[in-house]
Amino acid sequence: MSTITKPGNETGADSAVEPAAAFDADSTSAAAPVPMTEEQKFFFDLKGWILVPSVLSETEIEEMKAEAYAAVKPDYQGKNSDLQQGYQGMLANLLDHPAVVGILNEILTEPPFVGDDHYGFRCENSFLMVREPGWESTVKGTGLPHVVRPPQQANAMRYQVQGGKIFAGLTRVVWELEEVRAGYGGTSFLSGSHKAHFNYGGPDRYRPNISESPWEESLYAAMEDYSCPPGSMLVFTESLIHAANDWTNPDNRRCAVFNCYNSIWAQWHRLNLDHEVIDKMPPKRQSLFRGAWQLGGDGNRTYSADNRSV
Ligand SMILES: O=C(O)CCC(=O)C(=O)O
Ligand SMILES: [Fe+2]
Repeated sequence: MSTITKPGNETGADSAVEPAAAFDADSTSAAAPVPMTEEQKFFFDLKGWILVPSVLSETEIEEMKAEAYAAVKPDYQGKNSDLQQGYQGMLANLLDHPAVVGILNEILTEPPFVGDDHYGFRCENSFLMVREPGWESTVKGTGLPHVVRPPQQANAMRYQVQGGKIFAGLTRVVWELEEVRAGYGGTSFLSGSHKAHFNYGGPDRYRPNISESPWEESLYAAMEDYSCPPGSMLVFTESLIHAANDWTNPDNRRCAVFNCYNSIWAQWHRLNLDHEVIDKMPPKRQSLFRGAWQLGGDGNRTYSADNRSV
């Protein structure tokens, strides 16, 4: 795997968000979004992913890590124990962190749908992931380079640019709460593949992964990953070929929160989140979980028990 991208150059590090003072739960949905820079837009369009290093403060990192490690403990066997969610406690502040909102306002909505009391995009999936040194990825799982749908064909989840405007389709934001070193097991990406016009070589043009491609080896060899300090944020379009990798860093576990967002008019994941959890969130954050529709009345801006995505 090539490991070219370092925090501090083309990934927009010059405009990295200053670590904020520790915030209490619920405060983020009131804070002003951090606009996406032109540099970030350029590299997101070029590569399909960007890294925003050092977004969180030390205190935030420590508190969030404590929550994540406590959450995965019950069935933690030194193996991957995914799937606990990041919808509660301090971790819920990541859902609408000002650094996320600024970027998603640019790449996942249109200005007329952005408001003071609601978001112009939806959240539809969140999971925590803790990986012990020695954790191995599997090609039956996300270790096989994959996409939401093959990028070279039109579909409702795909990455698009038209009229000078990005619309990223299904979009993932990953928060790395421990250090990640290139080549030691962060998520890897086939940069540019979100805009591919040709299939990656497998026998089935609808297959959303590279299995049975005669070019598998060169596809793996072309993938890149990143180094980042704890508290950094990655954003990628799920139309980009990407993969999980063996966590070989001997010095620390991988501890990451994976949050997935979509257009207010489209849905990929089932939400799998109880109303009781959403009901405790500030109203603006609740709007991330409203139903996926728009037309009628004043439009669809507010979450309620009978207007929730399923
Ligand atoms: O586990 C990883 O590093 C990648 C996860 C993944 O495939 C995804 O978030 O879509
Ligand atoms: Fe994936």
